[in-house]
Amino acid sequence: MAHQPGLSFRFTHAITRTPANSVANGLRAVDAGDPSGEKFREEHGHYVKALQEAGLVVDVLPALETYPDSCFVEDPAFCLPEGAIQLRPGTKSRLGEGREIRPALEARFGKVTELPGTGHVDGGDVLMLDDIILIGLSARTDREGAESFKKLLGDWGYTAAVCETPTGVLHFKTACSTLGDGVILATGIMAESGFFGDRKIVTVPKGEEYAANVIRVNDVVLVPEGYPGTLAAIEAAGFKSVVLPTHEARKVDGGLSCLSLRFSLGGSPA
Ligand code: CIR
Repeated sequence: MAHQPGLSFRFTHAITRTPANSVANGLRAVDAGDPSGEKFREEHGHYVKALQEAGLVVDVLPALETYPDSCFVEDPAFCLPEGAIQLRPGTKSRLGEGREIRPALEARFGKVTELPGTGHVDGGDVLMLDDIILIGLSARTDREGAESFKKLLGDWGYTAAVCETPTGVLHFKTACSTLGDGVILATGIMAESGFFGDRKIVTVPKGEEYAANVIRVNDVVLVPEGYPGTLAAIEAAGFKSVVLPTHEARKVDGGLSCLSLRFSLGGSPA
């Protein structure tokens, strides 16, 4: 795959979904109390506004009460400039979310296809860089799903590599993000993984691991509120940041990347 500067962070559009009240029943590894649908919607409003201010046209889909985790739209799909892929999330309560997001993908893309086979991939395990797409194996993304996704991406002209997400990390991108321009933000364990070759890595300070999940959107990096060490490290690396509250999302293991599908339509991402 040719290096496409900006592929991983130059976007024109995003798809999001309003958090439902049922998010109180969302999946979580450790119970820190139920998120409130109302408070979550308020935080989500700030998120949508930040994406718009970063220059994106944002589709906000209606809340889906039948799927408590459905505001985390990153997991059931993956978008590239030339088309979208409906994924198969790897946990039972979220399996149907791929079918639910498909009409929104079809409204934006001429080409929408479903992950072939019977394996599972959560979009949270897929890190798009400008020259490679990394797919993390996890409790949600299995070998069969990762390999068929890699093959499909290859058919579309993209190079992908399958990596082992460290144990205890929900999704590959729970512990790392691209800041763009060849720079990675990662937790200590991910920074030492070797997945990122000789790219520059900004390491999240100990105790701030949650803040490894940020998103670069055009000229800014969206960073969760309450992680001063990470914020300072991102700014010291030369990036402009926008801080957003993610307190409700965090109660159900969600972060900034999970809340949107971001993509570029109408030509080169750069
Ligand atoms: C889940 O466990 O599936 C949701 N409660 C959180 C999903 C977060 N998504 C992501 O990291 N891409």
